Amino acid sequence: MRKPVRHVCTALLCAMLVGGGVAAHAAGIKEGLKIAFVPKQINNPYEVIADNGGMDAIKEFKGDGKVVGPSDAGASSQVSYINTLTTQHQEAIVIAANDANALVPYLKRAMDQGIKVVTFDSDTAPEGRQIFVNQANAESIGRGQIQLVSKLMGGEGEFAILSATPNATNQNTWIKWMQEELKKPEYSKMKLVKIAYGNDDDQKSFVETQGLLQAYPNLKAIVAPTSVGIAAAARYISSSPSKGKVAVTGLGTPNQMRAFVKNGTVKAFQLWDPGALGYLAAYAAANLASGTITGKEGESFDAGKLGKRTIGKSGEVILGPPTTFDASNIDNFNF
Ligand code: RAM
Repeated sequence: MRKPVRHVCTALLCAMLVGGGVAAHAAGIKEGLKIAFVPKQINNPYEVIADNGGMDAIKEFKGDGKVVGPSDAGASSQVSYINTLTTQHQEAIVIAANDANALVPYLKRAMDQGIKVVTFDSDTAPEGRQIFVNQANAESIGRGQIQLVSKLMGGEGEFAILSATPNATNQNTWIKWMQEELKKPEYSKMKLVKIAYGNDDDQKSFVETQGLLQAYPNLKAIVAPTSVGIAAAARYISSSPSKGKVAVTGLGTPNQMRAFVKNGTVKAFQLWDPGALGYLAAYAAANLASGTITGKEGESFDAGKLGKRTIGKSGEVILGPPTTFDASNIDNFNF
């Protein structure tokens, strides 16, 4: 298995971080903490931005950060990285989990040895970590996706979801809330015909998009709550006769989606700042490893430029609400 290692020290944190010139305040954080980030997959542009945000934070509090992870978004692919990091006695592991349960025994073993575990982006079951740094409230992401696609397809017709991997905790939670939102009477003319899985693989997502259009000739929209999926779906549709007929929306990065917004394939989509997500996760990990917090509800910690953050129910820390991007604002964002 390939074991790429990326050390990132110079990446800049993006737009949403406030107070540009203000020196970071790392109250109570020990120096020299070894903190390893394990993304869902190493080559996913979204995960790269998040990891870079984490490395920026680690640089601020003078820790020793690194990024290791698999090239595919499979849970079993993450296990050997967790085991190696455990053997190396990292002080903290910050992981975007590819499965809610499969990683738990390995992460528990790490925690038994005193290693602090933070999930970010995609959670495990709560017993697999001390803190989950969530990008935004999962219910509002899921409901928000349906509200957006409903607007784009005029509140009626067939639509499909193009997800990431079938086991992805984050996508599955959002899809559950999408289905919940769909039960409301205002969506009675909308029909979810299929949930397809592109595995956060560009080519597979592209082929799945093609398959959806062939299988459902009346399709009016594709919602892809994954940055890899939405970019692949938009690329396919932008050069197909479905352009202008099938709406594409979901969750994506402004830089990957800009061309498709400009050429009219995509009218609107959503996301948060992945760099800020990684940054917050690194501060959570460092505070755990320094003993300033234990992961209990109600505890607060200092998250550098993001200010003071408080741990909520089940060890969850929330970054903030997502942004909707469209032609009117996309050029204000560069990530
Ligand atoms: C993909 C991944 C990630 C998700 C984003 C929106 O990059 O699936 O987990 O949060 O999309």
